[in-house]
Amino acid sequence: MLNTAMAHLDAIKDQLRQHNHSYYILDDPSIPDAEYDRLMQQLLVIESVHPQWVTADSPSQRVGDKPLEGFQQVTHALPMLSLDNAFDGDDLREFDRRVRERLSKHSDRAIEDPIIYACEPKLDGIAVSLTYENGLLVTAATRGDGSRGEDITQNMRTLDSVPLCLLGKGWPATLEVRGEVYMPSAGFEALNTKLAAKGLKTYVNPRNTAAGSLRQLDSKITAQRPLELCAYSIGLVSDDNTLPQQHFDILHQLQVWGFKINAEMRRVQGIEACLDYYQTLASRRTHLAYEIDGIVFKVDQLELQERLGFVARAPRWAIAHKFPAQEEMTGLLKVDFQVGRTGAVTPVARLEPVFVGGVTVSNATLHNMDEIQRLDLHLGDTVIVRRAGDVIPKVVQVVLERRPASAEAIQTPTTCPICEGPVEREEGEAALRCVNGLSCGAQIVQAIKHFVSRKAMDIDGLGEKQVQALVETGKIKHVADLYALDHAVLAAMERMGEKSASNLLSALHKSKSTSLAKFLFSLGIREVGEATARSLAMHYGRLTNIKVADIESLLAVEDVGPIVANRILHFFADHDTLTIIDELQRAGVHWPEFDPVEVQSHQQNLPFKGFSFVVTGTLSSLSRDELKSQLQELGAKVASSVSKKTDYLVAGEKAGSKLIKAQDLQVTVLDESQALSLVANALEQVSKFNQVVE
Ligand code: 9MJ
Repeated sequence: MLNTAMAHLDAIKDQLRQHNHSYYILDDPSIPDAEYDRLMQQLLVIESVHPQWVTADSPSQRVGDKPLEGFQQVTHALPMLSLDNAFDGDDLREFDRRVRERLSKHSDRAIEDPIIYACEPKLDGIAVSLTYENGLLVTAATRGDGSRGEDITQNMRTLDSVPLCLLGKGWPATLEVRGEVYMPSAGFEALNTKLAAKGLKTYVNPRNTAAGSLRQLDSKITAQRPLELCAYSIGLVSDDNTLPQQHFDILHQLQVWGFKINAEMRRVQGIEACLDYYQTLASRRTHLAYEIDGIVFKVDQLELQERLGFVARAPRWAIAHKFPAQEEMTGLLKVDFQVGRTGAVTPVARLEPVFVGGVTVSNATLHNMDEIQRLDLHLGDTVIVRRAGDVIPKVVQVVLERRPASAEAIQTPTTCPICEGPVEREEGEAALRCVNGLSCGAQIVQAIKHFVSRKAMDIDGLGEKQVQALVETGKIKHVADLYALDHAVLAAMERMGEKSASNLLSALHKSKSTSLAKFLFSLGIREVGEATARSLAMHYGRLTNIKVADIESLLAVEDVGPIVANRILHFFADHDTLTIIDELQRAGVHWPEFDPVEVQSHQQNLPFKGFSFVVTGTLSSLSRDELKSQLQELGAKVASSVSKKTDYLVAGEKAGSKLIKAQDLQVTVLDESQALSLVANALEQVSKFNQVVE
């Protein structure tokens, strides 16, 4: 029995050693952090039951692994410790109980007052130490194994948030500042987009990216990475009696000397207030601009910290209350292929259900066959699934050491999984496509869903299941059949009823009166989004003009290039498509038509003519769509992504990668109120102009 327990202990130690190597030496973790934490927890439990089994080389006795070759090594004057973890409220209350018990042991009276704690979001990055001599940065090092790290001074000097010399006055002659280097989420997304566009390997998560960026031997690469430093403690300090005696106050002093500290940091009384803080931050986690994996609670009084001291790996005065992990391991059961509106065949991973990022996940997108190849995914593999924030779950890595011998590579489909028609991959495209168009059942359902959607014909009351049922029972074969549906058929459908059927019929009726731009958009022509549909409507004024337009004419439309022009040409050359459009018009779908020359001359005089805008983030006084249409009414072009051609980016709250890109490209950024006053001025100009013209 004991032998088995010991063998189990050895197996856990071996696994932890291997993972330490992948994590600290290779910057390429082979398992998710949550799995690592669980193994470490198991090790600690076994070792606490059998303390005689604790060996000096046990992974519980160290905080990391040897630093990587290639950088100079630095010995930390004071060891850089890691933190113990709490996984629920009970663990946290137990921590508080231990703190109080220990403090009362060394005192002649019981500790009755609640302990004062500093609460800090736990940034998921790389711990570093910066040493300042007489106010000047002299060394920066990674934590490494806690005793020795790597000299990354050159690299750290490239970060804007690292003071090269301290501000103000009153700093000790020697001051060691510790903190976390991390990459904000928007920067991570933007970097991965850039790497993918160049066909380079992308990073799995912001933490690995920060680690990879910091350990570049060429500091010019680090300089290009959007890294930030947030200070969270001090290390070795000469004449430390000049510093405040509370952790919270020390961090504010560091802020005065030029360091960034976390704006969410709070000081609270008692452990229940710590739990409240945890709940509040947990609910805001997905809205923060950076990733956090928990909350750190620290006893605020330095004197109490000293009395509490340390155990082997961690201080007794601090604890990290972890959030549900954003990466977990699970089994890949199978890969299904779904067919979208344009016939794109997309692989979807069906997973053994796993709790990750706060929800149970059983499906994850795989994008396309290239992604499957990049991941080297096999059926039966164990994979790492990541769900960060509200982002769609993603398979980020295969755990190769767990691949069973029987695992089979995933085959590229040769026929459409829905209609069994042929699939092809166009040159330069990542997606496989079913070529059967609207004779493929999946594409019809998606085409109808798109047709009824809000920005298209805006027909409320038809969900995917109902569209599917209508198509499967042969009640509709294409979008025009929607207008022939009657009350009896609709009311008899599942999840419908009399009232919903009537509402749907009146929505259908109302939708008949639309605009040419919306109608064009709702047809679902490939590559023709809202903006292009609008340009086409403005340019041609009448549907008949578009139907007969040749390639030269189409290329003269704003924003229409050869690919889009060919798609449009191809679309209107299809006989069945033209029949459906006729049927729609016969059913009563109509829009105002106009003389394009007249409109264009009006357009030429609009104040934002020739200006390109992008709107991002959350606006407070109107929706993004409302602002976009106001800008368009004033002649602006509103694009969905920032490029060199963008004149203005309107950035609301929590603007992400678009804001970073705009800053990179030196595009003028407007906040909401600046954008609104620009619009108000332009409206004033237009009304003056109209008065003159009328
Ligand atoms: C992070 N990662 O944000 C500590 N940390 O304190 C904060 N880490 C820490 N504190 C002592 N906020 C050891 C580690």
